[in-house]
Amino acid sequence: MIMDYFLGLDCSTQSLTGFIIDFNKKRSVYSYSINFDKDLPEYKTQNGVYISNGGNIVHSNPLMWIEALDLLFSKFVQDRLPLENIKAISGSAQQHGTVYLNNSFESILKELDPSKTLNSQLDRVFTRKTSPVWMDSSTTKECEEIRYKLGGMESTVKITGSNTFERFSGPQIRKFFKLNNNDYLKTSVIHLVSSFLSSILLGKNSPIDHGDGAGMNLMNIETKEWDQKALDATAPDLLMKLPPLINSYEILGKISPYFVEKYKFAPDTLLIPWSGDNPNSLIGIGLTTKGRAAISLGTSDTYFVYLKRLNVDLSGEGHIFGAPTGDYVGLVCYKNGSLAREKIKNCFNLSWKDFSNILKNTPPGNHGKIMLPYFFPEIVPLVLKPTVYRFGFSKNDQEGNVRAVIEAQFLSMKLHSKWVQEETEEMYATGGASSNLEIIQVAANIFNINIRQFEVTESAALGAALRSSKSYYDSTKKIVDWTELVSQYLNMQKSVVIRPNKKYSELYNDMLFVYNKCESFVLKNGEDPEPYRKDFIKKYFEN
Ligand code: XUL
Repeated sequence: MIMDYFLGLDCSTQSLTGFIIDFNKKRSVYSYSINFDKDLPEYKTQNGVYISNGGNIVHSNPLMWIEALDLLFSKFVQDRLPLENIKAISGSAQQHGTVYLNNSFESILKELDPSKTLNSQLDRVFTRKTSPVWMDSSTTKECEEIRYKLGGMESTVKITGSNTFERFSGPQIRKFFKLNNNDYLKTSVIHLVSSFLSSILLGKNSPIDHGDGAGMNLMNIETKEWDQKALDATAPDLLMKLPPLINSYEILGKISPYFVEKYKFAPDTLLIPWSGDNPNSLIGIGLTTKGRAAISLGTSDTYFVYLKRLNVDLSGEGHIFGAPTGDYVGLVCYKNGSLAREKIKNCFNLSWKDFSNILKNTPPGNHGKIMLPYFFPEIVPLVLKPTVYRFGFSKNDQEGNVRAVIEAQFLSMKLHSKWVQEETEEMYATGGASSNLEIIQVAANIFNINIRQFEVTESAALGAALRSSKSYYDSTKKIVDWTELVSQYLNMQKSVVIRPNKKYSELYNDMLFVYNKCESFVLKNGEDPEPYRKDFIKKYFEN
């Protein structure tokens, strides 16, 4: 019996997941996650990260990620997985995070001893012990400096696909160069989380793919090459420290002997470049043609679409990344995703079931109670000092808070994704919270669109596995079409469609208007939203 297995790995903010698909049977055969806080407690992370400085410095630990890799592969062996049948591997990682390495990194990788652990051999390779990750918002100054040198916001967006953002790798690298100049000088290579882990598997420095490379403010979004002007605006001699860029679908080479000897992978297992979690999810959820958008509800909440053509957001809020297909992804990212939902849930000691019941039993429009849910610094709209604003209710109002946080998340998403001019016919949902159908119902009502929810919520890991199968078969000339490939898997999964209740479309349009007023009032000194909120209450809740 032919067994063509493909492995997708996903190093997200809070965990490392391994996901295996059987290409011939068109189904997933295995999935397991290492949770950083629980399974590697010695690193003392909270939700996978270290937060300091009032919430604006957020780092994680690259040694923890590689220890998780050894742990996950040991679990594969313990579970007797036929690793020799894995034809190709690719990966997904939280985007933007940077790993700083000295010149011993590659030589150590080339001589890894399978009788020892990865982290015992690689603990000497870092010039920066911890890695700033996507939740970090401490580089406002560096963002301004780079943006200025690139000719302002619009020009920065046109060159790199995004405005400068605090969490993006370029501003983070600039901060390191300014504050730790000696360590910057000692750094010979700077990787993203994705290319770092890809290098470990490859046994030498791996290139950065166009999907994740676009989240750095360093790659030219049109030519897909490092942009010399952006590099110069960021830090000296940066080109020498960056790995080359590569198409996400190319083949990097074969797996390092360390993994062959230690875990019995086949020596000719192919490696495909890792990419960011969002570009991977694009594939894992089946966004390979126009007319579909997705919401991913994880540690970060994201709204993303597949774009055939480059279409930047000149207002500077959205991003364009490379898509694994070679096209583009349009994306808006929120930091107040699952951690904000959990804040409310935990504050009232609720289970997720209680949380859902409250959503079910409270009216859309929430009696005009509106929240701006900035529990953490927010990316869109930019909020550096976290504060939760409540209009028309108090911190102690359990029902009001539960509905308000969910309505706020999707109202904000609708408001700030308008720049993506694509006509959306159907929306897909993924990520941990997408299994909560009451939450998805609120999203469907607010967007006034059908939302399809899949049984597999690990779309980034599935996307990585599917990407590796596509490149593998392309290399053997058994070319498969992206949409055909992806749909074979998605059809196999059970999915449900959550339909909007048309009765609420006008209410949510009106609420969006009031929400926008509240946001402008707080963040841009806009006019008082109270009269508009009162009109809204009068129209829908007083009769
Ligand atoms: C995207 C972003 C997050 C991270 C973590 O720009 O910052 O979605 O990739 O998931």
